[in-house]
Amino acid sequence: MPNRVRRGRFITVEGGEGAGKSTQAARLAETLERRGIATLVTREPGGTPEAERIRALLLDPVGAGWEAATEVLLYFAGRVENVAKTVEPALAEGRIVICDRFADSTLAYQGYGADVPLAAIRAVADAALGGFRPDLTLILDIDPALGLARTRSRSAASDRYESRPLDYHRRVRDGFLEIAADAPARCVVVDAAQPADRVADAVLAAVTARFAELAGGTASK
Ligand code: Z5A
Repeated sequence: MPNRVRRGRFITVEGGEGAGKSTQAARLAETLERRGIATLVTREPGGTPEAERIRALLLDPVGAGWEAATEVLLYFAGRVENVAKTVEPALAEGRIVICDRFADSTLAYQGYGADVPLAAIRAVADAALGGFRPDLTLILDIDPALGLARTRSRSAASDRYESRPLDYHRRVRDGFLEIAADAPARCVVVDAAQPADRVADAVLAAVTARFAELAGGTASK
């Protein structure tokens, strides 16, 4: 019998501004790597040279900026690139792929936040990705006022999402919580207002509760 590599797991980290997604994605990867488990961290928008070009278009638009529906198409264009060229190959090698934002961000920001119909976003998702879904989604939940204070203390300049009104960020937060409530088998909500060490413990607990093979340091191959 050929020695077949077991397919990896796809974990997405979602949440509003300053929730600590990048911090926790990196910490989870370090913990798993210390256990001998091969990981890969990617991000959206981005994750490949092509998708990083789309990220630049999205986050630094000219003129009045994109229509929200155009943003949906651009986010999914980048996502197709990231899934095809980065995520899928790593999963096929047996890696644990940790993605800093994914399709739930489009539902939360462009859907709940900017009123693009959720059904239209889901239709684009199906057309772009087929049935491809995360195995586990960690939703880092935080009061937007606290999250925005964190990002502003990091840098004085705010990007075009950060500078939107608090009401917008509240709709995004509520959207993420609704997404989690609608998909309890896939999503775990983590209290991201806690100190980073406590959040990291909660993240690891959620991951090992879902994937027992990652608890004891058994490599994923
Ligand atoms: N977007 C969209 O609209 N639709 C989509 O489909 C997708 C994205 C995929 C991407 O920006 C933007 O794109 C995003 C939504 C939109 N809007 N914005 N802005 P980005 O990738 O550049 O930024 P981000 O994803 O929003 O990340 P962030 O909010 O800047 O940060 P974070 O990853 O959540 O947090 P962090 O970088 O780990 O930490 C932020 C700061 O807080 C930093 O100084 C940390 O040291 C600190 N931190 C982290 N954790 C803690 C705890 N627990 N306590 C205290 N301080 C902490």
